[in-house]
Amino acid sequence: MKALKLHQELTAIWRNAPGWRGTLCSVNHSDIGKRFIVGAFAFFAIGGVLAMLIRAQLATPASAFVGPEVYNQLFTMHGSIMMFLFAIPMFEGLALYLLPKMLGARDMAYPRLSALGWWCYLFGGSILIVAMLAGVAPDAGWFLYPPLSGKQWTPGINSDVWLLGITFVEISAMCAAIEIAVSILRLRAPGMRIDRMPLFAWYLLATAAMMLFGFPPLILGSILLEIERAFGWPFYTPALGGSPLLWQHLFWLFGHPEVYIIFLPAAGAVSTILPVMARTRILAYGALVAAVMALAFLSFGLWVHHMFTTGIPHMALGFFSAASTLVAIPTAVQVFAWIGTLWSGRPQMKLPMLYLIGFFVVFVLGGLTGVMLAVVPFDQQAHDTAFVTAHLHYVLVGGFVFPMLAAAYYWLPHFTGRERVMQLGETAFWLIFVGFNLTFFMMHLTGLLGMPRRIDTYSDAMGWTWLNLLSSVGSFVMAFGFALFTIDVGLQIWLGRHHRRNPWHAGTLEWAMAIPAPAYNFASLPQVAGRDPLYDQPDLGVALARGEGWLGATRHGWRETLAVDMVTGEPDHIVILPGNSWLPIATAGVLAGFFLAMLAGLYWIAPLFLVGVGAIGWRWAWTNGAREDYGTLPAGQGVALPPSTEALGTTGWWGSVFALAASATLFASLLFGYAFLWTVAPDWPPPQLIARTVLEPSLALLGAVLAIVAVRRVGPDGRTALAVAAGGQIALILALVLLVVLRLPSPASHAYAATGAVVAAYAIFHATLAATMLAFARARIASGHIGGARLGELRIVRLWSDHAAGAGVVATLLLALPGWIA
Ligand SMILES: [Cu+2]
Repeated sequence: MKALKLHQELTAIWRNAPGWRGTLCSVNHSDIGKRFIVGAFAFFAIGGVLAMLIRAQLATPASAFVGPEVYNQLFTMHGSIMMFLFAIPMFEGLALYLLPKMLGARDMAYPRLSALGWWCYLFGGSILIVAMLAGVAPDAGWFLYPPLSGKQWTPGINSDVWLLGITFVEISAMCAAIEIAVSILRLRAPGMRIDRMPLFAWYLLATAAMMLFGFPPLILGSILLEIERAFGWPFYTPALGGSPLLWQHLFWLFGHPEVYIIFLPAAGAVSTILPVMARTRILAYGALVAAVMALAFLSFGLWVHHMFTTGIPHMALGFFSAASTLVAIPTAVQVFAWIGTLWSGRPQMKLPMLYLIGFFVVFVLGGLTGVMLAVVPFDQQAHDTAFVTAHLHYVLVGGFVFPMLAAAYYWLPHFTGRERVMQLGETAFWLIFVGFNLTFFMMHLTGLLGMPRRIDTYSDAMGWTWLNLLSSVGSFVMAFGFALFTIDVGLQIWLGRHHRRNPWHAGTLEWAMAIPAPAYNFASLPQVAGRDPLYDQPDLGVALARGEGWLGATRHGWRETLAVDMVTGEPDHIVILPGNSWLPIATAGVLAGFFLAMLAGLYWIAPLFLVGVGAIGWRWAWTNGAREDYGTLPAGQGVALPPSTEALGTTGWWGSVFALAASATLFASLLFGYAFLWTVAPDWPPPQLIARTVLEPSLALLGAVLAIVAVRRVGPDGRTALAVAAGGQIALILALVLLVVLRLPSPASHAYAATGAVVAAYAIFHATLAATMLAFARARIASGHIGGARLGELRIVRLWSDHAAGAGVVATLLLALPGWIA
């Protein structure tokens, strides 16, 4: 009876409002995770149809099925959709849905951020699809190299659609990265020490870290290219001191880690499913964690292997070639740990296992061709041929699609609470496996015979005809396989028999709940003593449903979960999560207005939308917190803990740390671009350097010192100190604006001035943000939100203020120094 009452109380707190309002305002991680997965699968289907059109065009020589203009859009959209609208959102969805359940929490750290990510993804992706239907899709290849993607060679809006649409979607990736990292580090079940985390969490922690450092270079590169196209600032134009190679560096600084950002979550799923299929525990947990961290780290030192043919110095060629072959070591550690796990267990040939075998075969073959391509002389022969296309499809389909199909069948009962109906999944596997290998193995051969990638047609005399026809036949066989998979999944969702708990007899916590999962996951949170809690306590789920774990009672209608110490897993404080809200969809809607205004060339309207985002952001932050101290509250097990409003080291503080790390990476990429152009691009130093001046640097230094000193004196009643700190930020803004307006040559005249203006803009943006946050803190003191034990917001504001002061000083010195030295 008590269990039923608790269930009803929790349902009332966690459920969505009925109807459309509830759908639009939902922030629950299970809802948002499922939406991401369904959305990603829909985009996968669209990308797949485009691939079939490509193969139809290439099936015969001298084909006129689609013209070259359409063909260019087809392969560009196929690549862009599969990378940005399928692979990344798919694992984001899986992570959002599974992580809290696996970690023993009730939701992610920032539920509203999950929802914001979803709407940005949906709106940004829709922009790309609408553009494609209108015939103005991007057509310069998925890596959009200038000068081809520049104004001269792509005068239409095709490139702008890519730059703006993809950047819009990337907001969701950045939201997900911050949220995944903080949730794994802080929102775990008590007792889940860092060395007891499920491997899936380790893989996603590495992935989130890579996203924080991998995406900013691409976002910066896209912003610069869009500015060049819109306003003519010549970052990538050699005649005015720019370099198209800068784009290639920024793109691949993102693009290589991107491959691992896609592969690691899939490998995490493999490491979760495989031991269950083998009825044993995973072998070499520690070695796997070390291998994952090594891969994440190494992947940032490889990007130049995409540029071996661009005239790189010999030393660098050797370094990047060696680093690229080095990746084989941590990858092999994983493969051997998986084989060892199978060997030591009693494997069952259930359906997920079949797809895992497909993953092994295809991914290992892709890895081997990868080692071939890491060898510079081989790469110089195979570069930009179909051999590379074959390699990347073996790695990405092998390393992502096959594990995701295994994951789909493994976790489908969790989503639906139902059993399989018919055995279509096995047939689907063989169609996909045979079709895939037929399609792409042939491309190795056509590539070695000299067929370039991305050509729309070829002559019969080249001798590629039969191989291409086989490829095309294979692609259609594969498409039938995916259609069968879709039907199979649909049958299970609608017709499957209802299922009991934990159908696979797995050990991880997501199976310690009724399926399909209730909105609050656990009626009470587990205490964990090992890596596979359900192997240690098979009846855990029932005990938790009875409210015998942590937080087994409700109060004040709060959505509660526990934050733990990130290393020891000791309970630290009670996190009070926000409820359903219209703020995420409103923010994404206003952001959509900004991106559409940019796309339409209405540059004077676009900033108004950003002001709107700022206003909603203020409201968003305002709804957090409390106006009273609660002291410690009972958390179950006889322990009392403070609520998050009175804790230090809150999830909000950690989220700010990660957001600033990403922002600092963007700034560092910008400084890299400045140094790169200065040393490598033609025409440097420029004809006109910045004018020599002491006024602005002194003002900026004064402002930064004031901001840094004053923000440290802010207490619960420190309104004067807040005003002084804000004054310091305003002095910084003034100094930078004066530098750009009075001293810097026109940004359109030379890449030097253009880069300088963007450096200043970065610092001005952050100082404006910091000044706004200081004003926010002042209002929060007045309203009583900051006071008593509730000082967490001041710590967060200090973090952002210090970053702005630091960036302001660096930007000023960078702008003023050349004038002095020259
Ligand atoms: Cu690479």
